Amino acid sequence: MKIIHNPLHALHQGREEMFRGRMVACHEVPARQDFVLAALQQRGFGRLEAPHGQEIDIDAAIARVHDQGYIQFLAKAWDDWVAMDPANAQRDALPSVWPLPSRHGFRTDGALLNFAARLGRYSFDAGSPLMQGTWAATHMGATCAVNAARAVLAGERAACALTRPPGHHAGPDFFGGYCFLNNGAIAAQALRDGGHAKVAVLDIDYHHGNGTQTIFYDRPDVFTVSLHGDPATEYPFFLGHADETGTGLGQGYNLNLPLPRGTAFNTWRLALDQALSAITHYAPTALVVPFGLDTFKDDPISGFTLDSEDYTTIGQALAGLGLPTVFTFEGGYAVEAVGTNAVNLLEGFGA
Ligand code: Q9C
Ligand code: ZN
Repeated sequence: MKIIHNPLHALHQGREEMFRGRMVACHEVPARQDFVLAALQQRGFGRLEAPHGQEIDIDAAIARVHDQGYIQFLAKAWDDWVAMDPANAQRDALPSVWPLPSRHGFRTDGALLNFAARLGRYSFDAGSPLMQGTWAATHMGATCAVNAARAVLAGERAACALTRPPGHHAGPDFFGGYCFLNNGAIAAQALRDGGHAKVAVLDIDYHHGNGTQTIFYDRPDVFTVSLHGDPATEYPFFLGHADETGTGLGQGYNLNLPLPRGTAFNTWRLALDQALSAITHYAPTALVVPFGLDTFKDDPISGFTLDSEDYTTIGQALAGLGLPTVFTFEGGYAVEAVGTNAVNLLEGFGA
């Protein structure tokens, strides 16, 4: 398996995130990727590669899933933040005001001349700090995702975009949940554009992939499936219920399998089998797996109880689909175990 790892990921290093009325240390830290890389090297698994590619070409791939206004906002966000107040250079950007869609006629189509307004317009939480290196790290992450998809298009059985910040909460025009560009969606679209007529995305992070679902919700050519903590009690709360099945031409091509907080592997595994059957029935020719390791029993912000050896079993089950597969690294905050668990998953898959 090719592992395309982001050499710039540590440029994105948030200080604090807003949580229930106070600022707490960020969970999404550079050590997460470092531990995966160290575990890969220690166990001698995977062929490590640095990402490459023409910027114009990567930008075109990003623009296939994200809106132009949002991309321009992200690329300029840090400079705009500092332009508001030179003292802002010493602190991360976090939104603190949001439009409330479709309630009282709030408008987001105006000029939004104040950066604080744009920050709210393009985000959905105050837990995803944006800093000087965010765009460079995130853009290089998208390059990893495109490279992984192209490796698979060139005949690799599997490739992994090992990058942070993660991606699955990022939508066409919004960031949140520590995510800015949706690496899994960019990879899925690159597979479509490379000739795969039907692509499945199977998201196994603890949190619902609200960004990915939104991007493909009205399309039948990308079947989005997500196994996650029930949004009735779990983040991101406002999307991820079982009755969200797609819209228009995409009706029937989104499958959510929410599970209650506290779910153990035997139950999680039954939901995985349900997801795998649905994917087999859809009959795609390629698969994208946004994988979070925050389903682990010791994860500090999540509520399932998977054990390290379970990730090997999951990898084996995914390989059973027999599809060319792109993996994208998502959540997982028990940082040391993230290394072991990620490599268990990839090694269980094999290739
Ligand atoms: N005190 C991903 O796993 N809120 N994002 C958690 C914790 C945000 C998770 C609150 C969780 C975002 C990619
Ligand atoms: Zn997560």
